[in-house]
Amino acid sequence: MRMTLRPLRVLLMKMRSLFATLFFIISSLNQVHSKSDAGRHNVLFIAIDDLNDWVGCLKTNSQARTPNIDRLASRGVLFTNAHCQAPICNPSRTSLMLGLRPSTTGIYINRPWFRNSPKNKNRITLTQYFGKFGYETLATGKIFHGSKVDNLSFKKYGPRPGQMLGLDKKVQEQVPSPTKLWDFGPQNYSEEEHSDYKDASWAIDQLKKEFTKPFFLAVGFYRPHVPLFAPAKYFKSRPISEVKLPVINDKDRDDLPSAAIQLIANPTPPKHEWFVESGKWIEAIQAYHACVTYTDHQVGRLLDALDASPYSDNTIIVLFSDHGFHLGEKKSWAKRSLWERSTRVPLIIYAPGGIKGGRCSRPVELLSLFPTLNELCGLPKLRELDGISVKPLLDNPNAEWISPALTTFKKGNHAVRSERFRYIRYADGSEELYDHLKDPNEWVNIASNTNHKAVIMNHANMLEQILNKNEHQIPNE
Ligand SMILES: [Ca+2]
Repeated sequence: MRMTLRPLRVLLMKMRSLFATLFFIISSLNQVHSKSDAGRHNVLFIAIDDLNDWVGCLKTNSQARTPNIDRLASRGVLFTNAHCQAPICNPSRTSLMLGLRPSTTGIYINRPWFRNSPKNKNRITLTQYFGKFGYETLATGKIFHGSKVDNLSFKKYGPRPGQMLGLDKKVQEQVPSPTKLWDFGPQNYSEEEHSDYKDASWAIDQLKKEFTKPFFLAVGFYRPHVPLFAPAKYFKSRPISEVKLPVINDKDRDDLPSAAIQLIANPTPPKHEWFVESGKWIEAIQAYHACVTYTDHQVGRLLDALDASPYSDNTIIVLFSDHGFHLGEKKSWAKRSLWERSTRVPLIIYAPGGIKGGRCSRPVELLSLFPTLNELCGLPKLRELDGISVKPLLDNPNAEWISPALTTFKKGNHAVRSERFRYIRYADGSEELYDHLKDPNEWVNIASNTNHKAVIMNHANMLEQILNKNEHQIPNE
């Protein structure tokens, strides 16, 4: 009897051990992805449209009110000298999502959509790459330009993929612009009915779910893009009597090359003279501030939801804008220039366990987000990317950094931003140079001053080096 039972007992023990192992594997798979898993952090990626540097923590505009963006900055590293690669939506977002310069993709303006471009259609995007490594990829709102949806980049979209103008449509003003896009003013319907509120709500719902894989959640807020509509309460809390106009130098444009004036020609917004003569300039400034604070409120709702979720300890947070915005500076409106107003963007990166409240003044680029997130999440390095990871600056915001930030608008026009200077070279060879130590408003073009020959040569060399390095890119399919 004993002789027959022993093998059975051994078999039972082996089976129990096998079941225990299987149970462990299955329960691990079902576990909420809340704790560190071989460096595979989650990513909360917050894109804001047309937000210039008028956020509190950047201290550029004392009237900026962005308590939630400021709170995120105090939690991670704020890049105070960050720049877009193109000063309009499509090429900036294409560059960021592909990790490639406009000079590599050949996409310089708001068309084509890169999936319709033979040279670019098979390239891999940032979130497509994360998807290959097991990430759940989700998006709502404006991530790519327009209402473009890319099912290779995101496996799950919110109810409002892309840029949805339909909802916030109430017209308050009659603006002499070819489109009603340039309207602005307070809206009397409830905040819950505004599109960015709805996008934040959808993302908050996602954060309440249980993920068994790491996630990459992208939320694209549309404001403060025009029309500058926000709930009325954000206007009431900032009465016109408290709003200040940007300081303008009447002679500012006198020292610009003609290529600069040609490049910024933009038929869409009303002319600066209209804003001045109609008395609407201050109202437009008020509306921009109101939209920024309204968007900041949505950012705060997202951050609160993340903090209340099981993912708060293991989620990287990135917040950025796709480019800057003129509100009358240099007598310009909107973007489409190679000046600081158009290229400088807020950029905050919070990495779990990293430096809190760091401020980094090194010049950095949005296209660095692709290699930076790869490195932070432990994904293999992609050789084909144009940008470099800013992780060394997350570890030490004062680390040595020799790379400048490059912005390109239309073929052959480039701005090189170093820690101190902005050097612009247009396709016809004409130049501008600004010394930010002495001239933060970029009023005095010192390119023709012979004292600055060495500075110009140094910046021109950096430009050539970057362009030559990125010249032979191949599609990274
Ligand atoms: Ca000037």
